[in-house]
Amino acid sequence: PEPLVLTSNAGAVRTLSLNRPAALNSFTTELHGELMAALDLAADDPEVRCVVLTGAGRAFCAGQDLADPSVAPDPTPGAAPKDLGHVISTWYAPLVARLRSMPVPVVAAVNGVAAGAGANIALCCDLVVAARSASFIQAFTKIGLVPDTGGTWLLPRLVGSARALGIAMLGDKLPAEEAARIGLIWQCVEDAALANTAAALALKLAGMPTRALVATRQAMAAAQDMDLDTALAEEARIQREMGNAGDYREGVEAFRAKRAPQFKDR
Ligand code: T3D
Repeated sequence: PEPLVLTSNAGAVRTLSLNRPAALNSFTTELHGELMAALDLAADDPEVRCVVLTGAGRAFCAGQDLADPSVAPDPTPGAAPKDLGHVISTWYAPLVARLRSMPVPVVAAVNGVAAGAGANIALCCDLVVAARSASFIQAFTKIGLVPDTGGTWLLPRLVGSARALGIAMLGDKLPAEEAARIGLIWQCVEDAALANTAAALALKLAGMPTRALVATRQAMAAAQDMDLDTALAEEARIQREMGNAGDYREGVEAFRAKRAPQFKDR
């Protein structure tokens, strides 16, 4: 059968494409399994220095596959409800943790609609670039759920609680351009420019000091819950680590020699 996640390589950039286009790349347990395996492979491959996540066909990802009998409510009167908590803690939470702990930067190239868990998977990537025709929908409340897949944590941090609540409670379609304007995502580009823009961004990140990029992601996330003194102490601790690494020596040497640096740490 056709893989549910397509993998391609361009230099040190690994692109993973969700590949269930007929169901708008919505998640089944099989897709979860393949995506997790592909992310693990990328994380463990020393040649990979940046990952791009995108979708095949017209959508990025429509979230949970609502036709999947293991999660869709059973219409039989008196049937026991499905344990969605189990679905979340088995699949979605580990996926968010995997993305947020990748040892390389992750770019989401949002090619079309990103709904429900699909929106939040995109938003937990480091840089999100979206095509103008793409949109973000916190579809959860429309079916009686709350934002999951990191939504309750991510949304207020990205856009503040007033906008986060509006977006999450109303569940309206947020066009990519508006998402960029309010700071939910990094950039909105013309549809025809999406692939090249994401590739260029990924190539640039792949040439940068990987360990410093990943430590930046982690330090910024951790600092959200710290007071300034604690954050300053954390910066000192992390900078001590960075200062002992080869990339720092290489960066300064290259600067002084007026040449392009060759970063190697990962
Ligand atoms: O439930 C749990 O286990 C807990 C976990 C929850 C995480 C979640 O993600 S909850 C949120 C689930 N997602 C949604 O509620 C989104 C549902 N989809 C939509 O609202 C719309 O499809 C879109 C706004 C994403 C796109 O609209 P549109 O008009 O461009 O396309 P469409 O015609 O609605 O969809 C095209 C096809 O994809 C269609 O199939 P068909 O009729 O051509 O055979 C549609 O049924 C299918 N599709 C779209 N989304 C899903 C889906 N099939 C299964 N699951 C989906 N989520």
